[in-house]
Amino acid sequence: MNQIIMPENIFIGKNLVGNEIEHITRTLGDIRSIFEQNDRITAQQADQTAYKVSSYLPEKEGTPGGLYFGITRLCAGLVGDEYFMTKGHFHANTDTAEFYWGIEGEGVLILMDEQGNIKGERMFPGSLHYIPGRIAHRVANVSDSTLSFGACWPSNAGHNYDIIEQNGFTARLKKMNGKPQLI
Ligand code: S6P
Ligand code: ZN
Repeated sequence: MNQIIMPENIFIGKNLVGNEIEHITRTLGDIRSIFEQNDRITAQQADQTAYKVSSYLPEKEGTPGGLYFGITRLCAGLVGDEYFMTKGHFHANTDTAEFYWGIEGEGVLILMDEQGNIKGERMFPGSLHYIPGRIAHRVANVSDSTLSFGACWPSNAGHNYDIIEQNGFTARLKKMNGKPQLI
């Protein structure tokens, strides 16, 4: 008999909920090394949440043709003059692309190619961002409240964090005279 069933996982409002949703939390201590003035992160602040990611990963990692879906909630704040931001990464399978879209709050998507050329795209509720392969991506929260954004990427993309951990991005998003600037 043909049945109509409820989906197991739901994207409701700003939250991704369901039995198959994976949740990770990154504290300021976890991502300390990405900030220029990381000596400003006190022992107490190190336990503070920087961002949380909820992901629906319905295929085995590495499956060609599959898709993953995630919601990132990035807290507001500064480390020195640098906005709270995600670690940032290239994809391990270098040619794979990704979509990001803004859900709440204001941010900047920082994109860097393999030659180190940088550009920033304003992120806001409804903004849509295509991230081609071979482009590193990181998001900074430039508002006073939580920035939420969605992501959809191939299940065979993988993540390469090493290049960014070793070399960083070639520019940092800093609050200068009250405004975000890539420096
Ligand atoms: C995965 C996608 C996002 C990020 C998340 C956290 O390809 O780009 O779900 O994982 O925004 O960023 P990061 O750089 O710490 O993975
Ligand atoms: Zn990605």
